[in-house]
Amino acid sequence: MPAASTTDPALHASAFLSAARGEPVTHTPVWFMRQAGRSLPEYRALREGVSMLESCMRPDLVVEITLQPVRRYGVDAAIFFSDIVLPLKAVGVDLDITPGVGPVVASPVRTLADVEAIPDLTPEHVGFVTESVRALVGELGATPLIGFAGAPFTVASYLVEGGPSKDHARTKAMMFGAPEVWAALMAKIAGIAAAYLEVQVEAGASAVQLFDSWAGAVSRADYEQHVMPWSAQVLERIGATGVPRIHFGVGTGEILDLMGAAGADVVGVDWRVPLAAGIERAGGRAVQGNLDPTLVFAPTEVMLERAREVVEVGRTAPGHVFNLGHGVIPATDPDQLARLTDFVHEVSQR
Ligand code: 1CP
Repeated sequence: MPAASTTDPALHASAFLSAARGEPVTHTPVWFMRQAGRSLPEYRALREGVSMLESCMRPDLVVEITLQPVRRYGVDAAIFFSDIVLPLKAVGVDLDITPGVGPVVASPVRTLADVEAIPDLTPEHVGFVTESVRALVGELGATPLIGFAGAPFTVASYLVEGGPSKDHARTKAMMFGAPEVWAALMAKIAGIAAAYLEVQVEAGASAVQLFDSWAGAVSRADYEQHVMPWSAQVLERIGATGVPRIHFGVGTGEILDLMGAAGADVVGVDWRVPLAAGIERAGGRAVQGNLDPTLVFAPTEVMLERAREVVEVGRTAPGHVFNLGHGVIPATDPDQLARLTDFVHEVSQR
């Protein structure tokens, strides 16, 4: 099945997909990383008594949770409700998503045998994803659905550490000290991520985002040698589908050019990097970002003034998708995000 965006002219011409392709837009498109989730009362109500993993595997819940922020804010794109560890769970890795903590892996990966024990992903592992994406694309009409996966480094960090980590010490110890195990692990995750993204695109997602949230933990030289080749493999495989590829990480100012060169169409910029510098480093690619996610806690006029600067600088890029510089913080007041969406739409009218 061809990507829905190639057969639906209104979807193809949407502001989000146009900006991602670096084409002219009627207004700057907006969406928010983690726009679904705990900041929304309607999400918290729906999740009552349902575990995070279960909610990701039930198409009725995935569809409803994904649509909630689209209805509430009128954002220009939906992002598939899931988590970066979901494909691992689907192939049989023993893990859970613990409330207030995040992903926890029962038996952390430390040896080549541990890596080889992880099955490759086939579409049969994630039938619920195909079903959810198809249903969503039908509901969304001309609003694009962004599929996503975790990039090899970020997913490796959860597998090797066994859970969230500040310094990623064991992960980097494997990278430095056991390069053959590291390479096998990165190749394994790259294959899973690419297959998982292909399933989403095949079912109708019209763009993808590769989240390498923790790639900022490594030096530029180590990124180039030990991380980038596998992210590039994932992006190259998805390139064959023709959908725009967004590549995002946090604290990645020093490697933004490489994240673009890895095979992105849109480079995600966090809030620490001045957007103008991000545009420069993206090397002719479109950019996404980068309002500081804590600005929602400032007085509305302060938040909007900063948003205006992001929109204005964004106009100098080949394409700009407005977003926060990282995910929505759970304590965020949804009314602030509603004001922000309306404001960006209004001030960016062409
Ligand atoms: O609308 C959306 O964007 C929500 C869908 C979504 C996405 C894109 C979720 C739901 N998780 C993710 C990606 C994800 N998961 C990333 C990459 C994005 C980022 O950098 O924020 C990462 C690093 C994770 C791992 C993860 N899952 C964490 C972080 C832990 C750490 O290392 O600090 C946490 C807390 C989770 C759980 C999770 N995922 C998603 C939700 C709504 C939650 C909270 C679970 C709950 O309700 O109990």
